[in-house]
Amino acid sequence: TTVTITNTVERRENLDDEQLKLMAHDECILVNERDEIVGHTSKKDCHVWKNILKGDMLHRAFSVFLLNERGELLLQQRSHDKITFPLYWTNTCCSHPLHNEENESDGVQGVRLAARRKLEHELGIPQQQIEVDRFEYMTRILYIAPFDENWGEHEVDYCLVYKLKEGEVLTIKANENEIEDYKYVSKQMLIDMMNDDKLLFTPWFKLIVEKFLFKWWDALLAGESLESHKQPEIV
Ligand code: DMA
Ligand code: MN
Repeated sequence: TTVTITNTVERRENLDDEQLKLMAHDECILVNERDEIVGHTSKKDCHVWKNILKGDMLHRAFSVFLLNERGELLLQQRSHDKITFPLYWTNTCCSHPLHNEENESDGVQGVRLAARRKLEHELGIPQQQIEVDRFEYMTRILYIAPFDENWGEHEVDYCLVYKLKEGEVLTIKANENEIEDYKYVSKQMLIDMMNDDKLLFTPWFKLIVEKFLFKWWDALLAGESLESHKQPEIV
């Protein structure tokens, strides 16, 4: 099933140069509705809404949900420089495995490598502090969502959970071109933020919160394994 989400934010005039460079350089992995690779094209092509509406820009993405040793979730607010969903709050890190990055086309393992790369690029977390095999692959969601009349998303989004161990603390040095703000939140803090009309949340984050997040979060808080919550097929 494909979930369609609409939103009402107006378009802006001047787009950030650094973000435009990434749009041109990053080569996203195109997939069909079964998540089989069918090609690749620029991140820009993939996110232009009129291309998306033609129906052949579905691409692979990931969403990381990182929780600290106290079971608080690391949220980020996207930088004002982002071309899609600037200043929206969202999960720890979202991006795409890339055709032009070594081994990132390789299924779940490729997505894990991309996640480690982007945790460093966005949040400044050194790659040696992240163990790729500790990303727990929970499920894949297929969704389409416009941002404004020019830009949007149409993705198969791999959801990855990463739980820090007792005493494990990550070094964070946020990249201002990517991140406006970040914070660790408890479940109640997240609920309060999401009930605050002044804050914006990304469509994929809202979807994952609605369908899955609290089940996963409760299991982790109870010290349980996530195994029984894993749904590897596309939902
Ligand atoms: C894309 O995120 C991934 C999802 C799940 C929407 P993004 O726009 O933050 O990508 P990037 O960090 O590569 O700009
Ligand atoms: Mn995308």
